[in-house]
Amino acid sequence: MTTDTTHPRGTLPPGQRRIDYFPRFGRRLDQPPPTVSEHPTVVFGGVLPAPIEVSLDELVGADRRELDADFHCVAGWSATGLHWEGVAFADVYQRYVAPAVAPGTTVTHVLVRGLDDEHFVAELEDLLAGNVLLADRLGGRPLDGDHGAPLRLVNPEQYGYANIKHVCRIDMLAGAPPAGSPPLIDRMLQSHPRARVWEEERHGTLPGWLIRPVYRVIKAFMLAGAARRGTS
Ligand SMILES: Nc1nc2c(c(=O)[nH]1)N[C@H]1C(S)=C(S)[C@@H](COP(=O)(O)O)O[C@H]1N2
Ligand SMILES: [Mo]
Repeated sequence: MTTDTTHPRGTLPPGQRRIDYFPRFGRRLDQPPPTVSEHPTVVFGGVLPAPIEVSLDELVGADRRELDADFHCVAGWSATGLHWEGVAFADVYQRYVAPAVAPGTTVTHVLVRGLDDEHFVAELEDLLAGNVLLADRLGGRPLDGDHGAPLRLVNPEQYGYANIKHVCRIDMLAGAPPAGSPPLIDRMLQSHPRARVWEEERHGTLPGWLIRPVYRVIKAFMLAGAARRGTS
């Protein structure tokens, strides 16, 4: 089954501009992609009575899905027409998590973490939508290090920063995490808790359109850096 959330040219979410390639992007571009073990696993934890560790082979072995989707980075670029393969987050949730949640516990949020420690807390509801994948293939090939090997979250409805790469751990939360006191740069570029692209939820407190120019500068700077490093 293929779900299609690509949009004809000209109908990108507000404030986005199309680019004709898919760069390696993110906050750790100065570092190489993390090393992946020979037998990767994903651990489901948080409020579960005990953590559950599942091998990647098992996790992606059944109920495979395909998804054609555009990818929208909060910095303002969109890569269009990407073809992903993997498993639906909702199916994984039903298979491993739902049966393990203790009676009386309600999971409201999900913390998805990558091998590089980058993470995002999503509302459970946003991840249970049918077009949210845990993807292990892109463009007919296994995911490479640039784009999130061995497994990444793909949610076309949310900005790139919610699409965690190199997924190794998924923690269930019974409430929104407490707001910390992040470093200044993180406060300036504060993520939005829902990060929905069509609502332009670019920023935690400022309207999306207002923060666009800031991100435009960051985009130019980072894409130039990525080109210099020779990633594509
Ligand atoms: N593990 C991890 N996931 C991540 C990031 C990261 O640095 N580490 N960067 C995020 C951001 S800001 C974007 S735009 C996309 C970029 O994905 P790409 O490198 O496949 O283009 O990954 C997101 N997921
Ligand atoms: Mo991003």
